[in-house]
Amino acid sequence: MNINWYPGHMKKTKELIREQLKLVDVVYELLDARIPMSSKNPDIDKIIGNKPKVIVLNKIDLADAKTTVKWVEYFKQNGTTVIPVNTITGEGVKKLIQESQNVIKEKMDALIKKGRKPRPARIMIAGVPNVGKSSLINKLSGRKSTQIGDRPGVTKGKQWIRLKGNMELLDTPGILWPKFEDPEVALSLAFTGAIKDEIMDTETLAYKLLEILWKDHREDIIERYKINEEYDETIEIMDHIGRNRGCILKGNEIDYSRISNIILDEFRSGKIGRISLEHP
Ligand SMILES: Nc1nc2c(ncn2[C@@H]2O[C@H](COP(=O)(O)OP(=O)(O)OP(=O)(O)O)[C@@H](O)[C@H]2O)c(=O)[nH]1
Ligand SMILES: [Mg+2]
Repeated sequence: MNINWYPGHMKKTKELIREQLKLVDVVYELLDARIPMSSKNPDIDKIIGNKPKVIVLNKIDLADAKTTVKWVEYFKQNGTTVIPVNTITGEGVKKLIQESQNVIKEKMDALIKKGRKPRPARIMIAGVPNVGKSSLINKLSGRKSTQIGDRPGVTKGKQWIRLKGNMELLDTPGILWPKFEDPEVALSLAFTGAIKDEIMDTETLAYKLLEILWKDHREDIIERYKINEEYDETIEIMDHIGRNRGCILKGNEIDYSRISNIILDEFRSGKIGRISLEHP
């Protein structure tokens, strides 16, 4: 991760987001559908307070569809509006806009009641690194998005992007730190590529991922890597895959570095299957 979340940095980020929050009517909390818990910032609800929020479950194309349905139910039960999306294809984005309008309707109605002109509803996107904030901003604004100039009285020249449906989007996403102190969370983030591989060596990372996949998604591994033997040890599976993919060094040694990168890449791009690592 190219962001080091020093305590000072966290404090500054928190303050920045709090400041931006004053400008918006609704917050989109973006989560990775494969790891909704690990990609959730631990302090987000405290920072947001009682500002209306929509949870956006992104990258649904990479997650298991049934598990995503369960996550949607889970968040709904807690009274939160939740919309699953794929910000690359735009699936779910229309629904997100519709739901956002429902969420902010009360506020706009109140303005009208007071005799004030209804104004565009303002949105801010918040999420941990790599969860798809920029992709969502691009999808929401489309190519012909108009940047509207600085609002008077708004600090440090923030830009608003005008959207369809009488909405405006703050062009700077709130980048939040993940709960990386928890080793399980750090692993999930690293598996999905949210934390750069530097936090641990890729061989250990691929080994741990393979261990989990062999336990919980054996069919996917068998199918992808044509494994028919019943292995007990993760290292045997790794060796099999390595040989299968021609990752061999001089002296018939397995090239663990190469095969580890292949396994991680194929998992992250969904080639091994649509896999959710976390379940409600
Ligand atoms: N498969 C898939 N990939 C996605 C989706 N949304 C985003 N991505 C990919 O995820 C990666 C990160 O997306 P960004 O939009 O840059 O994420 P971000 O939250 O802005 O990241 P930072 O600015 O680094 O915090 C990119 O490679 C995107 O192409 C999605 O719905 N499905
Ligand atoms: Mg970005």
